[in-house]
Amino acid sequence: MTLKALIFDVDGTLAETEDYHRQAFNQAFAEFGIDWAWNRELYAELLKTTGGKERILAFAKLRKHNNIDVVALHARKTEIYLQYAKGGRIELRSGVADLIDYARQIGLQLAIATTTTRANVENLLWATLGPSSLEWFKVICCGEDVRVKKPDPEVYLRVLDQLGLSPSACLAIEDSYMGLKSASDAGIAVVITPSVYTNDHNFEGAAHVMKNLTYLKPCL
Ligand code: XBP
Ligand code: MG
Repeated sequence: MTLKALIFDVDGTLAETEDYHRQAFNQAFAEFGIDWAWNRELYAELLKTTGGKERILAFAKLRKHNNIDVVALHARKTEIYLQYAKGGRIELRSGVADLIDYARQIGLQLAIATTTTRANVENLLWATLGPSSLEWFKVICCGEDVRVKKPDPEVYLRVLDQLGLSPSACLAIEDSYMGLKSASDAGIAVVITPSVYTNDHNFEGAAHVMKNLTYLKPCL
């Protein structure tokens, strides 16, 4: 089957965003008077729970902390993260802009399948690729759009449905085991580009594992 679409994950794949998320969580905790500080090692573990609200809830359960306003805390975390994204502090990973440009030139459709909040995606695209880049993506499916987040396949199944394409016409680009599982369970072949937080994940079953996405363009 001919390749018709590339479906991109966001965090860790388009950009090394996770440490900005981590810092935003920590700042929000401090502002709310919660004495949690997630260091890099702990955060790598906590990333196994996808989604910011789910991650806070899982940690609160671990700490037996019952009276946390997760919605308000996560909303503040998102505000802080958006300051980083809008401020242009977050850069795309090597090869991403070029790959997107080339995919558009050769007529591939583009989509996004992510666990993160829609505002995070839109502001990252806006700040890195310019305001019109949002229109380059035919489908952008985010954390708010699914009932169950990755590693569940729901986000990818929704993207396939909205693209009107079969899994074999698409290629997913991911950085984590949870993303690999989600796309694979939707029947989509996956290229993995490990990120700083996912280097030690198990990528068995991926079509390719590459250091960065400069290596993907010649394969298209
Ligand atoms: C990675 C995630 C996200 C972010 C936080 O998503 O698990 O939850 O860490 O984002 P992906 P929110 O790799 O699928 O892009 O706090 O907005 O949920
Ligand atoms: Mg990711």
